[in-house]
Amino acid sequence: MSQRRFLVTAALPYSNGRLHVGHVAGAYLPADIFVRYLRSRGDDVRFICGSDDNGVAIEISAAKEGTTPAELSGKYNARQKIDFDGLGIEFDIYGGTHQPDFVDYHNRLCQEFFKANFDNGHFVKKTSEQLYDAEADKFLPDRYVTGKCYQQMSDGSPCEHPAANGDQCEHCGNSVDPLLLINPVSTITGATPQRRKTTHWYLQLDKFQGMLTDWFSLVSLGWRPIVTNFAMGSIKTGLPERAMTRDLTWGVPVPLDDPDAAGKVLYVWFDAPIGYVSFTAKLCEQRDGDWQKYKDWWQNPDCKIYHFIGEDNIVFHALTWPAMLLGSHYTAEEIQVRGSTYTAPKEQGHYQLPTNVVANAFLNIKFPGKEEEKISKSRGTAVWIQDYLETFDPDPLRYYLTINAPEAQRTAWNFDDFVERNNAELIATLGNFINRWQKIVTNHFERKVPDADRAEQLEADLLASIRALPDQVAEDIEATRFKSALGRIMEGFRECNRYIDTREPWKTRKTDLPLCGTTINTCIQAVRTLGVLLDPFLPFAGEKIRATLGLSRDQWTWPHATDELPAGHPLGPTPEVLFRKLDPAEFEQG
Ligand code: B3M
Ligand code: ZN
Repeated sequence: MSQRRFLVTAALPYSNGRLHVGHVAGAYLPADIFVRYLRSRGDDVRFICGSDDNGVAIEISAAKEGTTPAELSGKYNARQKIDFDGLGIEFDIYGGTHQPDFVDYHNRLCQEFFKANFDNGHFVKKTSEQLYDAEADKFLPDRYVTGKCYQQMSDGSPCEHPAANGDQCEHCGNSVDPLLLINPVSTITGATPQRRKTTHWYLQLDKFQGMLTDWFSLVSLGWRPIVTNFAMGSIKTGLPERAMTRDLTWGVPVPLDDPDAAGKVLYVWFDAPIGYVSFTAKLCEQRDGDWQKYKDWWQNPDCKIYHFIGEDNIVFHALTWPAMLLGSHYTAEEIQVRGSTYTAPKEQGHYQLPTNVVANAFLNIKFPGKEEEKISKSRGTAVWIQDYLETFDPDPLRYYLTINAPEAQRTAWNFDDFVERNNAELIATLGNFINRWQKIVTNHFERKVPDADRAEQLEADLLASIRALPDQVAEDIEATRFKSALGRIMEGFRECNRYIDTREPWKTRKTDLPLCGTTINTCIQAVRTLGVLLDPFLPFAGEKIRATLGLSRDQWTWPHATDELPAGHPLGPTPEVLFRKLDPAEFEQG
C-alpha cells in the first residue's frame, strides 16, 4: 500500500461551553475513527482541532459569566481538551484561535488571508445602516440581535422561527441578515435596536459562483447527500456578498491602513476556518521546527484535506471557505475570465480546496419516559461528556454514536437503546466471543495458539469471510460510511459466535483435544483480524484485545490484519473486563 498524505480537521467548538454527545456524534468521533484508520493503514496524517475563541458568542457568554472573553475561552478550551482525551479523541494538536500559544500565528495568517483576498479585488467597502443598541452604545452584529426569521425552509415554506440569531437561524439553517429580521431585539439590553451607519468590507461571493459550481460538481461525487444537497441549494439560490468585518474589539484586527478599519475585527467565520491552518503551523513548529511547513499540507496538491463538521456548518465549509481559498490566489479578473471552469492548482504554493466536507446531521435526545427532543444547552436537555465520563467508559459511547450515527438524517441518543445495545451487542456479542475461549486456552494450551491441523471447510469458510472484511470495511471508511463499517465488523463477531456454537470447544476439550485446539486457533485468527478493524472505533477495547493476543503495536495495523498467528505463538494475559453491564436505573435521574 502506498503512503498517502491527509490533513483532517474537525470543526472548532466555540470556547463558551462544555461538549455534549451531539458535538461528539456530529464531527469529532467520525473524524477520530477516520484518522485512526488512516494511521493504521500507514498513511501520513495530521489531525487538527482547537477552539473557536473569537466573535460575539464568546463575548456574550463572558458577559453572562461576569468574566473576560480571554478567561472564558481559556477555561473552556482546557475543559474541551480533557473531555476529548477522555473519549480517546486524539488530535495531533488542540489549538484555539485566541489562546496565548496560538494567537500570533492565527492573527498573522488571518490577516494574510484577508490581505490576499483584498489585494485580489474580492472585497468591496460599503457604508450602510446596521442595528445599534443606544443603551449599550454598541453595534449589534450576529448574535447580539435576535428576531423572527424571514427565511424559507428547504421546502419553500416560511421559517418564521421566533428567535433566529443575527447571523444564522438554527431552525431553517439559513444565514441571516440582521436588518431583515422581523421585530429585532438586542440581546445585551433587550432594547429595540436603532439603525446607524457603519463601514464594512464585503466578500463578493457571488463572483465565485461559476467557479465554485464547477469545482463542486467535479469534487463532490462521493460526498454525503446532506452536504451536496445543502450546498447545491445555496448555490442555486445565489451566493450573497457577505460582510467579513465587524464592529467588535475581541477578534483579529482588520489589517487595512484605512481609518474606517480602526477598532474593527474580522468576522468570526472568516477567521475560524483559518484556525485549521494556523494550528497546523503551530504543529509544524513543534514537530518539524518550522511553522512554514504548514504549506506542505495546505498548499500541496498531493495532500487530501478532509473537514468533519456538523450540518449547520455546511455552507461555511463547502462554499465560503473554498471561495476564500480561491480568492487568496486568483484575482477578481482571473476569476471572471475563467468563468465557470475550475482547475485544481497543480503547483505547490497555492491553497488547495477540500477533498471532502463530511457532515453529520444533528443528534436529538430521548430521556426515558419522555418524547424525543432537540439537544438544548439552555433547557438542559443534553448529555455532557464530563458527566458521562464520571460514570461510564468511553467505548460504549463511541459504539453507540457510531452504530446510531446521524450520517444521513437526525438520530437520537436514547438511553434505553444505549443500555440495550451495550448489553446485547458489546457484551453479549463482542466481549463474549473474546471471553468464550480464554479459559480453555489457558487450561489446556498454556496460553499458546494451538495447532489447527483438523481444520475443515467450516474453518476455511469462517476465515475467508472474516479475512474479506478489511477491504470491505476500508471501502466503507474511505467513503465515510462509518456506521456501515462498524456494522460489518459486528456481523463478523456474530459469525464467530455461530461458529463457536457449532464447534462447542467446551465439549471437545474433553473428547477430542486436537479438534478443540483447531477451534480455538480459528477463533484466535478471527479475532486477530476483527480486533485490528475494531481498533479505530473502540480503541480502548482494541488495546485490550491486542494485549490478550500477545501482539506488538507494529503488528496491530491494517496491513497485518490478516496475518496468520502461528501455532505456538504465546498469547498475552486474559483481558480484564472489556465492557461493563449497564442497568437502565443508572440513568433514572435523566
Ligand atoms: N465554531 C461551531 C459551531 O457552529 C463553529 C465551527 C467553526 S469551524 C471553522 O457550533
Ligand atoms: Zn429560519
